[in-house]
Amino acid sequence: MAKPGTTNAPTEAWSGTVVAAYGRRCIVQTDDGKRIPCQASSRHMHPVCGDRVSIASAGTDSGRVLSISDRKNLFSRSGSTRTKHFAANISQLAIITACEPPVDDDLLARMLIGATAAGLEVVVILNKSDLSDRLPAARAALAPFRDLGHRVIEMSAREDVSALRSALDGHRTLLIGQSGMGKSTIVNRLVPDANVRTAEISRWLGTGKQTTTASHLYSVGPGSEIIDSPGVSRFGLAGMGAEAIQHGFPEFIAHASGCRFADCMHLSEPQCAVTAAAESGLVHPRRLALYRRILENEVPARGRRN
Ligand SMILES: Nc1nc2c(ncn2[C@@H]2O[C@H](COP(=O)(O)OP(=O)(O)OP(=O)(O)O)[C@@H](O)[C@H]2O)c(=O)[nH]1
Ligand SMILES: [Mg+2]
Ligand SMILES: [Zn+2]
Repeated sequence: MAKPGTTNAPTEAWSGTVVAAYGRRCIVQTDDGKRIPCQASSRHMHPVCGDRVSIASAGTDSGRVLSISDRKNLFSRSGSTRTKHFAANISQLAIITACEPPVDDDLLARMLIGATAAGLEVVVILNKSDLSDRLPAARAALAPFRDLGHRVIEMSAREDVSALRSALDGHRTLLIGQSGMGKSTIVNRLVPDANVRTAEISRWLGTGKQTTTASHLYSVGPGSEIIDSPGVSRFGLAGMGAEAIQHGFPEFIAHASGCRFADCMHLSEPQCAVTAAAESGLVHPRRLALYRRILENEVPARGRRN
């Protein structure tokens, strides 16, 4: 990066996109294609992968983030004490599950609630379809999600990623899922130099190399980008609110109008039509149990009324 010859702000600023971030450090890809290691210019500035930023030179081959543009969205998970940001300004979420380790439907439901609340398109990937003896069990675990209308793509990243490639067209897609599902393997198949770039970026960010420790953004074609992210074992929805959680269970809606109370939360209220539907098998009992567990864990009792 050329050193600016003047301190006049407009002439020394470049625009770019954060392609990886960790703490206050990040890598910015400038609009003319250079990747520059940068540092946030203040303690309160936290660049996130996918952010549009303006940067200035901070010496040879490094920069300083001057400002972050307003985000269209910020996809995060929130525990009771900490929020972890995955990426900003995304349009689609690809939730990566696999035949092995087995599908975790609690985690999957939580990610889908997060995606709905953020207004994102969603595609569910069932990876490692080459493990054919595990395939029937994985399909069965995903069946309730297919029944809700979610698109499920079965593939083996070891064999062929073309089924996913077309789903990425025109989107900035964030890949999320548990550790070991094959997110980075998928990225490496789609982006031939991803491994080299990840190693380079990890050196600057000071993150480990074995598993993914920070989100990384890559271009996979014109107008099509993917973001690899660190594996998650929990997906907290703290601060989400009861209504957003209910949106994750659209199959309850048809029954809810039959509940005795108009503001029934389908927990332990009398004459709850959703409870009755679960008892008669019209709603999957596992889904009602999951809904109750999420609501009770994430929404304080006083916030449960709609
Ligand atoms: N059999 C089989 N193994 C796969 C496939 N895709 C990935 N793997 C293996 O699964 C393991 C984990 O793959 P990664 O790509 O590192 O998983 P990840 O989701 O990026 O994991 P984290 O970075 O920890 O979140 C590796 O040993 C891969 O070789 C597949 O389609 N079939
Ligand atoms: Mg990975
Ligand atoms: Zn009810």
